Amino acid sequence: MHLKSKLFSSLSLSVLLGLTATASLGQSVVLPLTVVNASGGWNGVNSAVDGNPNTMWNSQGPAPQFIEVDLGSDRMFSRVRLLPAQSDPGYSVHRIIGKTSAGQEVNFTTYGNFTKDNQWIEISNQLEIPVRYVRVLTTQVNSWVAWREIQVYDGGDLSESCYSNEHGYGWAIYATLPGSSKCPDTQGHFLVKYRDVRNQPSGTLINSCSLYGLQGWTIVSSSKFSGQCDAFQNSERFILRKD
Ligand SMILES: [Ca+2]
Repeated sequence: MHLKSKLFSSLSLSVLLGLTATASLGQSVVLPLTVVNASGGWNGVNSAVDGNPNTMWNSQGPAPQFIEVDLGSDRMFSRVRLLPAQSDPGYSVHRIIGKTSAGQEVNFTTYGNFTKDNQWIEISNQLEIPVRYVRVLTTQVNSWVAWREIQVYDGGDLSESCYSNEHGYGWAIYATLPGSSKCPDTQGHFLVKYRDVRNQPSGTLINSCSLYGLQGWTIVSSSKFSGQCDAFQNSERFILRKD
């Protein structure tokens, strides 16, 4: 009987916590971020994650400079979006480096392309490696390193099982690792690695050994991927894009 008031308080709490209202409804995948480290000037550093493209953090210096955000817990991320403040357009290079809660560094990707002021940079990630911290290290840009906004998209929950039918609709199987000591009772002793991709927005790229339960995803490519997808016929792994 208190359904309405419960929903209302849940949304209010989300706003208080700095989450978007849709996050509590399971639709948004933009993670709330806290800046924990930055090179150059610290002044106004939170302006890089305040959701307002008109406010910015300026490192007050040329490349190399970095800014590092905290995702709150170890999460796989599917996308980093960067909105630069850049006085002169030109070729820029940005490295995306992760760090786990345990302190292990992960090199995700290096982005190099023409960039200009107030134009979003989209960096996709398909590595199913959860990290707590994401560092954007700029090694080349035409002006002082400055960001209007940084966004990190949640990649969805990861889980594992000894069975390939543990989850249904909307879960990708991104790997099946043979000979796992965790699965002594099943044929091949495969450890099946799952990723919940139900909330991923249009355009997201994922890896999957199976097409089961992934209606609404289109095959971009497929290839034999021995060692990763051996529990399935032909050891085939697909790259899929959300419609
Ligand atoms: Ca801002």
